[in-house]
Amino acid sequence: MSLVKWVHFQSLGDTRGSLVAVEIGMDKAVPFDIKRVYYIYHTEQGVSRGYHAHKNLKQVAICLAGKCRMVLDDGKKREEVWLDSPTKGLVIEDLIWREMHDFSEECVLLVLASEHYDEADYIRNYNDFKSLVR
Ligand code: T46
Repeated sequence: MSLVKWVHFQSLGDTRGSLVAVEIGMDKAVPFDIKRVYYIYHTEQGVSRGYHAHKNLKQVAICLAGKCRMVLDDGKKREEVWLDSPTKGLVIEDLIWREMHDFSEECVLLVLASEHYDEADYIRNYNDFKSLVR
């Protein structure tokens, strides 16, 4: 089964431009209650981010502007996708190692998260991650 799961947001565009609404409790596209929102922007060119997994955190990542390449790894296989559309959200389940590469200069990556920030939830060592999922 693929590690890549998308949720699609309707673009409510008109002649003035585009708009996407993510409504908690009503938008069944996001498969969890959102407790936290953060965004990644002004990423230095050539810099990669991530390199960790989470024990208990589900997220949906949406690229609002520009693009970046996301690598997902469940310890058995690695898959990669481009995040390049404000109407496409990538679901990142828990116990998935993630890396983000090739940020374009204007990239703004919005992330909807199922839990509050907790550094203790991070697995930042790949060997520890492999041992846990084995
Ligand atoms: C993830 C990928 C997609 C906070 O204080 N609160 C927060 O909610 C977050 C997300 C981060 N931070 C602090 C922790 C670090 O001192 O912000 C700093 C940068 O975080 P980090 O190095 O973890 O950033 P990324 O881009 O490597 O990873 C982030 C998320 O942390 C992570 O959960 O899945 O984006």
